[in-house]
Amino acid sequence: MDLLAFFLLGVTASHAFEVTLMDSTDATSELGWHTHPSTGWEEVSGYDDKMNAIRTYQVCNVRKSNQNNWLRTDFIDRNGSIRVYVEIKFSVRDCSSLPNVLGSCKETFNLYYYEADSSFPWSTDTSWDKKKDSFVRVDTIAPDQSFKGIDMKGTQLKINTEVRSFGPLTKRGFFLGFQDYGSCMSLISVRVFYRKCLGTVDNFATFPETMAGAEMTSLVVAHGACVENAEEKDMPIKLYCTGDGEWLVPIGSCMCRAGYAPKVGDIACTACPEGAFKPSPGDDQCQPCPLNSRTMGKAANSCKCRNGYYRGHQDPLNMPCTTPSQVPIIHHMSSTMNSIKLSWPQPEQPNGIILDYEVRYVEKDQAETNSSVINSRTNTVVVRGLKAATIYVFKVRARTEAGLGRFSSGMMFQTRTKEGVSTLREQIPLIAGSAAAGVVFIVVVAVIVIVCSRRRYERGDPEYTDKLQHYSSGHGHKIYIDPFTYEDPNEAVREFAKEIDVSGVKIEQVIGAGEFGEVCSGRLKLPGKREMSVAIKTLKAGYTDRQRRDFLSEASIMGQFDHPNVIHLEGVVTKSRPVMIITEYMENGSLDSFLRQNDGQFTVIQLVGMLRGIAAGMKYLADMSYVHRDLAARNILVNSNLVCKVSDFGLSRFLEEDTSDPTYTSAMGGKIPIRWTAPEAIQYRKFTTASDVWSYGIVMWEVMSYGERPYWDMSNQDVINAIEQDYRLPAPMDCPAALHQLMLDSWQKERAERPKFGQIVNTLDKLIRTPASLKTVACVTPGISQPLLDRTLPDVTSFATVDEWLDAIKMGRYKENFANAGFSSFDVVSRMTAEDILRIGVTLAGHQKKILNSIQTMRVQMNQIQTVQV
Ligand code: ACK
Repeated sequence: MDLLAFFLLGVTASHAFEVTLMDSTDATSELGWHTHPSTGWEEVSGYDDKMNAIRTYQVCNVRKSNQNNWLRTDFIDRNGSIRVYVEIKFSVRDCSSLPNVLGSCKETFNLYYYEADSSFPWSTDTSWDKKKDSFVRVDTIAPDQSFKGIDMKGTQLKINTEVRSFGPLTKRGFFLGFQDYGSCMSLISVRVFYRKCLGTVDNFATFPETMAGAEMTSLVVAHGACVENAEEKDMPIKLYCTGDGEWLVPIGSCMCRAGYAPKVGDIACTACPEGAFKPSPGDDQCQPCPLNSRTMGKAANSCKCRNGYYRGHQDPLNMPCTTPSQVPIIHHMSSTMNSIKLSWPQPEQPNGIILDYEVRYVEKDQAETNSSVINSRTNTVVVRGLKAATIYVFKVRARTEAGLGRFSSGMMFQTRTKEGVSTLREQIPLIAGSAAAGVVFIVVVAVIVIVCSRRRYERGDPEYTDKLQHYSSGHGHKIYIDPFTYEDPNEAVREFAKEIDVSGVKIEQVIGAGEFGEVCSGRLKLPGKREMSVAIKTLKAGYTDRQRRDFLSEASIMGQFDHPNVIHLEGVVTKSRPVMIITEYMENGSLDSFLRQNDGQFTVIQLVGMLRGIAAGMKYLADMSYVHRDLAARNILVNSNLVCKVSDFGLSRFLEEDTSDPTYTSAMGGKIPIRWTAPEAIQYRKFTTASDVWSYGIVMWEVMSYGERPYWDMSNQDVINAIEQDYRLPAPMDCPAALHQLMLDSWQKERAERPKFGQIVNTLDKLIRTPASLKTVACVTPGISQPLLDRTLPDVTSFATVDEWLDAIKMGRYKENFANAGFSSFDVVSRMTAEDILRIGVTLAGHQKKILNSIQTMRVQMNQIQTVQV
């Protein structure tokens, strides 16, 4: 760029800076400059135009010819400057105003300088005048205006100001010389200075202080250094300092780095605050993080997606992070020896139009890097060119305008061994582990599944009954997804359980002990919602990864359900300790203890209402293809309105070997609650909805007997044997026959003959609508399905007194009432009526009923109605 271009660009805002080297007006005493000859210049005290006392030099030898009067300053150090400026203020008498001076009077003087390295370069004090020839003349200086004389009003001085400069200077300093050759003048002040460009910050670069050049037209280059957190744009930045000590506009530029934004004035780069980012170097400002993303601190050049949110590889950084819903499942449609046909449901929230699907597949046990990819515009694909009898791992993900969604969990399917086409019912999905990662647990499970699937294939049995739940294609309704089919079960938690900010959770008291830690009651305040009571399951400190995973698996399961008779998950707290699962609060706790505490207190309709609720919850779970495996009154929770809800979806106790809880008996690698479990599930782990129906029958029995322990104190083995020999639990005391019949139906040996939950709900609804149908109380009758000895009805013959009998039926508190009213023998007691019972002071309806039923049984026993002994 040439000089003209610089000037066209203009100068920067920084102004020239003058550094004074000498100023005669600063002198407080005599200046003592050197004169020659002594008849020439003379130091005189005076005043400047502002009436400040100053020292001046005057000369006025105008009537003498050949004047050559010199005045020399003291040594002036140039202080590194190259060019110096001399500002002279002076007044000159107009020669025409002086009489008799014609020819000799002058009105100008000469300015000289003499460079030297020391303050006294001459041999003697007066020898400097011999060197006058070596002084360099700067200029002859003429006044703009001279004055004519002094009038009546006072001095009519006309002060002139002239500035001259000279350079380049090379020695340490210099002297100034003033040569008068016949004027009448006064040297009022002399100031010597130089100019420099001050250090500056411009265009995000700092420039050092720079001396102006030797000539007025000189341009001295100064190289800039980018300020902190800035970088050069395209070429090194520089500025030019002019002879006047002014900066020209910069050439090149620095710019703020990514993560840093310009501060007003282009002088600094400041870090983007937390929650904002700047993706690239430049002059842009920081922008707030897009939706669902955050920074990990200040000066971020991008925002990271919050957990559970994603951004496609090609998505710009200012795009919100989204949760493209993952393709939930892959269905196997058919296989040949070298092809597999797959389909999958569309993600529920694809975040825009699905452009296509990416199907990735790799032979099982091969690294992911060997995988192949096919794209499909529809949610079906036939993958061809596969090897026969080979298992492949498939993953599918959707691509929308918002980017690529997450891959589905890997699922394994196998090509056929021989020609023909297998159908969906013949081939089951195999749970995939990450081949590359080699997650041992998943692989072990996959192997178990493969073995089971082969066995089933051989048996032609289409149902999948291994310990992990199987998912199948749904036809119009939602299907439960086992969290353990996820390669990373944490993903299932993120997908199905809402993360709750711990600040909204208030723990109030411990209400029990769960499998993984304390269970507490508390309050939950979610944004925009009213505060509510909640139950909080906590994960005790010092847990292993596996315990955390198993603990949270319950939330991933519960989070998939939404039914009034299934416990509702509010969310999880996983980002702080303790890890928590938060559910709705059920004021009356678990059903078994609730019934025991309220023995005989409810009407049959109330009890049937509870059973109806449990059956409705189970129908919902069965429709979702969820098999509970641990349906029992202890796992039903009751709220203040007596609404019963199915709970306890933990899988872990079926998988672990811990035998600390005697309810769950270890059997074939898992734990089984024998008394509640169908024989086929005990024998060969065939857990199905039909085995849940068996357990439901036991829950009915628990409810109708107010929390009695099924099979009382019989050993597990005795229970297994009795069931095998077709013995079944008898009707609990006071149990309507229709309900006992439903129990017996649920305990059919052939699981296909057991009622479905939908049928159970309908039957119970009918009974509730026609209460008369509940009036017939079941009695103990012999039959093909023999009742066990009903130990809830004590044998009257084993008691010596009525008091003993009252104790046995837990009504000992009424001993005095019986005795005082004369009911002291079995004979009279067996004839008591409901009115008698009320009259002697038994006012509680439940107790009246219990006593009345026991009296009825007493009558049966006294009449020697046969019972069958085990
Ligand atoms: O019988 P409970 O009072 O009812 O004692 C157990 C204890 O915690 C350990 O499981 C109680 N519990 C569990 N979940 C809830 C809930 N959602 N609401 C109220 N109590 C609960 C259970």
